[in-house]
Amino acid sequence: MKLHPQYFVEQAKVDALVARKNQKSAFYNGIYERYQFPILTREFAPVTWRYDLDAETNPFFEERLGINAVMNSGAIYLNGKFYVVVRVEGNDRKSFFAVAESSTGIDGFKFWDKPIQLPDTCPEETNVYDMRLTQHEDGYIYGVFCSESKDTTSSDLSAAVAAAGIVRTKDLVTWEHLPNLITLKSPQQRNVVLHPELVEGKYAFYTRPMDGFIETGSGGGIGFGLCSDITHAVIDEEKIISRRVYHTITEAKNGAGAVPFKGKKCWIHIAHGVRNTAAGLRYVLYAFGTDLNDPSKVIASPSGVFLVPLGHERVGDVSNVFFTNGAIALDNGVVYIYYASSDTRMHVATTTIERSEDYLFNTPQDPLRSVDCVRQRCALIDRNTELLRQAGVI
Ligand code: BGC
Ligand code: BMA
Repeated sequence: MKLHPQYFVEQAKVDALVARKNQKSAFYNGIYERYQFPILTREFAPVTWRYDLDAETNPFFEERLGINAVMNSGAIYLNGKFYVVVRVEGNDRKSFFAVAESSTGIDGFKFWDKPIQLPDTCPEETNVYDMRLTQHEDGYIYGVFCSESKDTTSSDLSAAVAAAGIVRTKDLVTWEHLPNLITLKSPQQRNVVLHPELVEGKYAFYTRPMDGFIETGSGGGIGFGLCSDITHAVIDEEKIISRRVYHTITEAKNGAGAVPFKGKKCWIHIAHGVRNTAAGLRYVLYAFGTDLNDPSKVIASPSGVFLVPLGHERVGDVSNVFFTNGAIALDNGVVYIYYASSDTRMHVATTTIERSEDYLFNTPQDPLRSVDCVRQRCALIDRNTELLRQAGVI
């Protein structure tokens, strides 16, 4: 065994990325701040994950197990640190989970030495991705993720079945694997999120009923269902709380995103909406608020998109995609929204509970027709013109 000198060159690149300070970008909309750099890219993956460091077995220092992308991460604040459980995709297309931690939440994210190795309890499972981390009032941290298996009943090689896998931990180190969620009325599930509090004494899940692997079919939107035993989670009834709507950003599908966090007026949800285009599916983020006493009841529903891919964020492995499955709201009211662009890299946006609620309750609703939308906009312009006149600006 002999350490290859190129190790030091490659490790210095990773160290420089981890040490890089992130700044707010020039982007402004008053609702949140965006940042200059992604918080994680595949280049942040430790050198030990990718190379055989031994000059005898790897004289050319070739990458042996490359990392293709880092994306869709669950997020949690624990003991004064920000943690993300990242979906890491290898060059072999399989995803796995890995913890990265930071003390600022906007930069300095460093992967732990090894990815998470979940107990292997599901032999048919081929791929896992998109873990939502819920700090539950029962004392556990739950990870709910998509567990994907081949659909052996179909002759189509790509046919797959998506289910919600459930794991739990107290420290992100030791994980217990519980049976997958069963939804009696929906054959497939992706984008399942566990609500942080019990509702009517039960575990409450946001679901996304779908008939097929890609097509939601009769699945009308983001569902909500209760189950009494998390160790054998079964949901009988799913009530649709955020519907797909014709000619909106949720027309093709939508799904819960980050675990909802508690504001002063509502539970704050950041979800994704998908529409079909000539260039393929476009995934964007939207937000809604639900009743503090009944998180299945939508009480704030601002119009349109909340966060969309811009510029270089639009390009990646699956272009034109923004996806979130984690946000952190600190006790001081500062909110960190973690999102991935184009299934390639991870970013953060920051806001506050107060600004999020202002957005939720004061952004007009979508009137759903062009004529009404232009009326809505002209009313805004008229009020502004009057104000500018009174102020002597025009
Ligand atoms: C991919 C996911 C994707 C899903 C639906 C899975 O095989 O890993 O990233 O969301 O298919 O397209
Ligand atoms: C899916 C999600 C994500 C992904 C998105 C776009 O349906 O579950 O994993 O970011 O498609 O590819």
